[in-house]
Order: sequence, then structure tokens, then C-alpha cells
Amino acid sequence: MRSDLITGSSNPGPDEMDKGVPTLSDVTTDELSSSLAEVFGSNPVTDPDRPAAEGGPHMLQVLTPEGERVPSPELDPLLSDLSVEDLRGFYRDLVLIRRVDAEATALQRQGELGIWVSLLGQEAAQVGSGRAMAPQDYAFPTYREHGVAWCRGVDPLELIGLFRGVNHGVWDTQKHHFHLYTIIIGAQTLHATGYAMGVQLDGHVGTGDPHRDTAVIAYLGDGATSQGDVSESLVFAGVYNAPVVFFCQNNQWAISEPNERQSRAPIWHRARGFGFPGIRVDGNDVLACYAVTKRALEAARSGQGPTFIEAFTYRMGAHTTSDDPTKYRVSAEVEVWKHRDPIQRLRRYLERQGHATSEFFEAIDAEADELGASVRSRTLALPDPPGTEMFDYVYAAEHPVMSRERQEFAAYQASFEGGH
Ligand SMILES: Cc1ncc(C[n+]2csc(CCOP(=O)(O)OP(=O)(O)O)c2C)c(N)n1
Ligand SMILES: [Mg+2]
Repeated sequence: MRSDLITGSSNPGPDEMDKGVPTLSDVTTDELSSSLAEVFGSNPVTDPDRPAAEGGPHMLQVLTPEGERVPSPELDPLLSDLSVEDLRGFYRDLVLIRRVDAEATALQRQGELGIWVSLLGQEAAQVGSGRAMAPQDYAFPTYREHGVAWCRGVDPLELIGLFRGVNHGVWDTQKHHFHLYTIIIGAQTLHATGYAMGVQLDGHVGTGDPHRDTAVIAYLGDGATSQGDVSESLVFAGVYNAPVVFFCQNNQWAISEPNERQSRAPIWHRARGFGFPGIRVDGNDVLACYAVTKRALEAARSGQGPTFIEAFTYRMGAHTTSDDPTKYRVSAEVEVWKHRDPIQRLRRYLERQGHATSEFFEAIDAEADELGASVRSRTLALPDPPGTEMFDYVYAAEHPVMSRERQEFAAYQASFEGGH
């Protein structure tokens, strides 16, 4: 068995890349399972009786919807260093980002945003994975990753400005290590894999220096797994053993297309065909998401290559504010998922453990109210940029075609009465 291919202990350098590195053709299924075992202890059956609609027997979970802590030999060691303050911090993150989301949805309904893409129901998947990142790690989001943006320190106003149409994505990607939102389904998985290959070529993998070794995380949806770009990313990530984690939020829907129209097999199975571990985690369990992502990122940083995580969750709201889900799904389904709410289960757990009192929850609610009010007033105060600004950031340097188009547009605008 070529253990270097499985563990990635020998990371391909530039020379090997030129030669077109290792082929996985002779890797057997057993060897692939051993790779999974190395990363996650095993490919465990966590609950043989759990129905497929609730995540199936293999889904990793440490917090039940009732907020009970389930022992997990795979995940417990990864959670042992979390303090009570950290747990309360997760709760705060979940509540605050939900409030930002609710405020943005309301602003759109009042005509203040062109569109909004709600993360309702997916807070735990995003906060768990976002908080698992090291500062030097780099995230490539879709358009729904407001919770990850929050964890990376991006001001929600910078996200909201994009949906108000007053900026084109203005957060400092280098400062936050959080890339611009990508609307083209799946395209960011290519960007992430390419970036991860660059990290590898720069020698920031497997050095043992915890401040230097770097991983990349690519966010994608269940629907995106049907996109060719994603398959290409998985191929490159696998054969180059790139330090990238694919974090797929299976929210059960791709606009109006249900999960069963994206894949006949569970989505996490897909990774195996590309030669690296795939795993399913309860996406509404912030602790499980944190633990699994932490382990996968560590594996990537240390040279063990990619992991594919399927976070099994649910899109509680519409696809976007332009969508009406009552046209294609039954409300009973939403009601069922309400009982698996990510915030409620953490709250119950904190209460059960005596980690938080009613004063704590009231203080977080008050902070959320303040944040909501500030998001609202700051959104309404966002200045409208001049129309010609759309030409300013297309190229890094001035470009003759852009200069001409800017002039033409300015002249066109000036031709109206009052210059508007
Ligand atoms: C290449 C491409 N094809 C189609 C679309 C239109 N589109 C926008 S969102 C979406 C569904 C994506 O579903 P999923 O990947 O599950 O992500 P979710 O929106 O559920 O988070 C589609 C098809 C697009 N943006 N890009
Ligand atoms: Mg989806």
C-alpha cells in the first residue's frame, strides 16, 4: 500500500506537480477507509436506527435536538478544550447572526435591499465550521455564508451593501481570509482548490508550525454537487492532495429542486470516488460541526489532503427573498425541522448543564436587539455611489475600454434633465 498517497505524508512539491503526481488508480476501498479512519477514527455508525430523512445511521452528532449531549468517541477529544465561555460564545454567534439575517430580510421586504439570501436554519453549520478555522486559513463562500463572514470578522454592513447594490463586495479579503461571495454555483470550489494548491507550492503545509500551516475551506450547497466545476475541483484536490476542506451544507433544497434530484447516493459518499474521506455531520449541531471541521482542517494543514464534509441541515426560509417556497414544498416539512433548530438545542444544553442562566440569555437578546437596530440605521445611511463606479473595479489598473465606457455612461446620464 502506498501510504504516502493515503496520508499525504509526502506532499507533492512543484517538481512532482510538473510530472503530474500520484495516481490513485491502485488504491483499494480498504485503503480509502483506512484514510477515513485516520482522520475521524472510523467511519462510524452513530445510530443504526436513525432514518435517512433525519440524517441516517452515519451522521455524526453530539447534541440531540433536545439538547442532550451524546458521547462520541470520534468527536469528544476534539471538543475537550472548549471552555464554558466558548460554548456561550457559540450561542451568542448563532443568535446575533440570526438577528442580522432577520433584519436584512425585513429591509428587503421594505424595499431597502434588492434581494437577500437568508441563512435561517443554517447558523450552526456556518458558525461551527467558521469558528474551527485558524486565523491563517482561508474561506471561499457561496452567497449564503453570512455566519462564516461573521466568524471571520466581516462587518455585516459590508455584506448588506452588496445586496443593496451600493458596493460590489468591499470587505478586505486578505485581512479576513474570507473571499468575496460567489453567485456562480460551484465556481468557488475551483478557486479554493487552486488557492490550496498555491498554499502547498508556497510550502505552508505539513511544516509542523501551527502559525504557518494553512488550510482552505470551500463552502458549497447540495445542488452545487451536480455542477461540473465541483467535480473538477474534487479531482484536482484529490490528485494533488491539496489542503482543502469541502464543506457542503445540504439544506435539502437547490431552489425548488429537492435533494433526491441532486444525488441518488448520500452526498458524503461522493468523496470516496475522488480518493479522499467524506463524512456526514449534523449541520444543526454547532459542536459537531466545529469538531469535524477542526479535524478536517488539521488534516489538511498537516499534509493529509482534502476532506469532504456534508453538513445535514435545512433551509428554513425561502431560497432568496425572490422565491416563494410554498409553491414547491409542504409546510409540514418546515414544521418538522423547526424541532431540530440549532439555537434551541444549544440553549437547552447550556441550561441543562447549568452553563448559562436566564440573565445570560436576556443579555444576548438585548445585544441582538441593539445589533438589529444598528444594522437597520446604518443600512439606511449607506451612501449611494455614483453610477460610474461600476466601471472602477473591473480591472486592477485603468483599462482603455472601461475608460471609454465610463465616459459614454457619464455623458448619457448627463443628457437627462437634472443630470440623473
Ligand atoms: C452556474 C449557475 N447555474 C445556475 C445558477 C442559478 N442558481 C442560483 S442558486 C441555485 C441553487 C443552488 O443550490 P445549492 O447548491 O443547494 O445552494 P443553496 O442555495 O441551497 O444554499 C441555482 C441553480 C447559478 N447561480 N449559477
Ligand atoms: Mg441547497
